[in-house]
Amino acid sequence: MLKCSRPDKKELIKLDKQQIIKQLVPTKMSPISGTATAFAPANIALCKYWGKRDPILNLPHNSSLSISLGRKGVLTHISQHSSDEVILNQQPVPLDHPFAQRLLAFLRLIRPVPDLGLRIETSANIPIAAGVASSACGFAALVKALDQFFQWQLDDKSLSILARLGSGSACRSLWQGFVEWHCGTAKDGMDSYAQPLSAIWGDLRVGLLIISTQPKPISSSVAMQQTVNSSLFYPSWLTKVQQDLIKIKQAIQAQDFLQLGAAAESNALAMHALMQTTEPPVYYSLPATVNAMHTVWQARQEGLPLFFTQDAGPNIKLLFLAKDQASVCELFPTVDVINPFEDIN
Ligand code: 2P0
Repeated sequence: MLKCSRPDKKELIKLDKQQIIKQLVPTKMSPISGTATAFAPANIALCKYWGKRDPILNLPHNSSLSISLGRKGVLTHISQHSSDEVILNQQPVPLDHPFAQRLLAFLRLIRPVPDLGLRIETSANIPIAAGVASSACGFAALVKALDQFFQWQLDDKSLSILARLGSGSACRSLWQGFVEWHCGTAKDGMDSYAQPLSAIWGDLRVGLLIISTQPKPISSSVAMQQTVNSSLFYPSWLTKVQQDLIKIKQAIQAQDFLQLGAAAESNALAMHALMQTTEPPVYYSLPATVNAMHTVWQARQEGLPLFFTQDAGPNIKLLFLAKDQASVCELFPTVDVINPFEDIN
């Protein structure tokens, strides 16, 4: 009897992503640039992406909206090399390290010439894998640098889709300012990509409050799938996130800071509450995270327009206006204040 060999799951993942990549990346090799360098900012979601309708292609159940962090992010430099080499913040990374493995797995799918060795140098001015969107800006910078290196000249939509295949939220890290990721409905994800909003909000500030730089106990990908698969409240999250997205877009349009802060904070709290209803529960906060939240709520009661958001980690991101920076720094002396529109006129 003839035996069929079934491809294992990893092989299926490769094939599916590869089919999409084939549609986007030219198969004909152009002359390569000697080197390429690209920067991508970290992004913080004001309306969060949580849950995938397709975990292989990183297709979300809901649309999301972020603010990019100006000069905080990742700079990636690519050059040809005898064999693949991964450097992170000037240190060589062993190729069996999870950071290198994830990068090389993506490279294997996307690189047009399989045996062309590449040296990928990544410099980050944010903590890695600590819920400060390092994988998002990492994959966005990598895709931009590969586009330059192989002279693909891809359009923004294609770059956003490719970055999404590396890490979902990476599709939002290609631009500064406010960026919306349209969840899309197509099975192949060709309508699931991000676009920048034209709004500029010069006196908006984001404060990074680093509570821990330890890698998170559970990756966002695993936590998200656990949520979709086991939380009874997931349908309620999808209803809420649609409402929050509308409120946040209205607030940006009207430059209504109180509405923006309230909707963003409520969205983050709902996402973390949702995670606690999964089996097993996911809890990213540390005691210092909860203390920071109480400090924000107390300050707000006393009249300071200050809000927070939190991603898949214990760190807190404060939202406030430039006029309140001194008060915020007094409350949180270690806060790193970012002007997201600093380099945008
Ligand atoms: C976001 N997060 O919208 C949400 C909020 C964390 C909390 O996107 O599996 O690294 O690569 O698609 O993008 C973090 O998840 O996950 C994330 P993958 P990703 O920013």
